[in-house]
Amino acid sequence: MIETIQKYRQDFNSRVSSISAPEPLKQLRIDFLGKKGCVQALMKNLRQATSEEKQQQGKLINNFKQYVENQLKSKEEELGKSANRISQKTETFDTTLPGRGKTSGTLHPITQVMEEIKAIFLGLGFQVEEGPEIETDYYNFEALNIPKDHPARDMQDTFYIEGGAVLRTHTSPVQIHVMENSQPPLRIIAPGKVYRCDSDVSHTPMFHQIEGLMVERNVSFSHLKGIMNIFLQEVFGKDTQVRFRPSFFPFTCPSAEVDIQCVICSGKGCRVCSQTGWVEILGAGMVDPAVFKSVGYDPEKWAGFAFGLGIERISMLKYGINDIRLFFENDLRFLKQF
Ligand code: 2U9
Repeated sequence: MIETIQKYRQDFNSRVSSISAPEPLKQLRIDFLGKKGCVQALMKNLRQATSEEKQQQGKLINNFKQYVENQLKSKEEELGKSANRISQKTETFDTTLPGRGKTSGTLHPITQVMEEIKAIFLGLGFQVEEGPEIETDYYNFEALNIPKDHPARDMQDTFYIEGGAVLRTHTSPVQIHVMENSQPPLRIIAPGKVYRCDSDVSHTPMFHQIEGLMVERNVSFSHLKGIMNIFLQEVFGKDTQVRFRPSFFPFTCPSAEVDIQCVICSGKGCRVCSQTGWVEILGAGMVDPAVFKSVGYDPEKWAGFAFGLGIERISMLKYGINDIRLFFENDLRFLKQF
């Protein structure tokens, strides 16, 4: 047995030292460690040995097997390294090839709709104004003719902050700041984030609004209707039908809710429009004299119209989206469609 192992070892050594390619190395592994290889042949021979011989010879066979495995492993590493060196020497790098293109991100659908709406009002002579998202009770409510204990405060599900501040429930405080700091005539829009403690398929605790305000000597409800018609036909198409329904807001009088013909069923009646053929799209009205008084404008001298709309609601109707939360989950499969 010892002589056979020595013979195998010599044979193995001479073959392994002459190998310079992976294929013969694979064959060498099969010849020595394979099912019909030398090591298995030695094991078979053991069957006839006594148990004492089995112990001694078994050790020798295992040593030899371990030796073969180690040698094969270091030869494999050696061949791998030299293959690398050869490929580095022979392969060329074409510096004239174009690089791999970088994919760029896109604007969030809410940002896109926001920008589109801003552009329409800029074209109609409105200026963009911004303001803080944390407001005092005065700017968010009092100055807008919503006194304490007014039921409209419940309607808005306000987030209160320690010390009496609030997260603004609408962007209307921006218009109050602007009116306090400038004299009419003015034509402004106030886009931004607003906060209400509400959450379901059509409400999120934060959403985006654009409000508008126009103050002039003789501006009337007809001007408001004209501007709303132009705006809605720009966003939803030239043939969009628009209707005004009487409504109530503390900061406007008279007030209206504005509907467009359902964009999903073209007015035939479906689940989105509750079979009415119309969907509510924004609120509007003539600025209440009490609001003008709180900023020091003379309501006898000046008239104004105002409107407010939710960007998410407009985007949902524009793109046929039935769950507002999709806008805030940041699932790329959703976002990449815009
Ligand atoms: C001032 C005076 C009046 C803004 C207005 C609405 C009607 C309105 C809602 C639409 C959907 C809010 O996003 S929404 O939930 N808004 O219906 N907003 S009139 O009126 C103002 C604003 C500022 C100084």
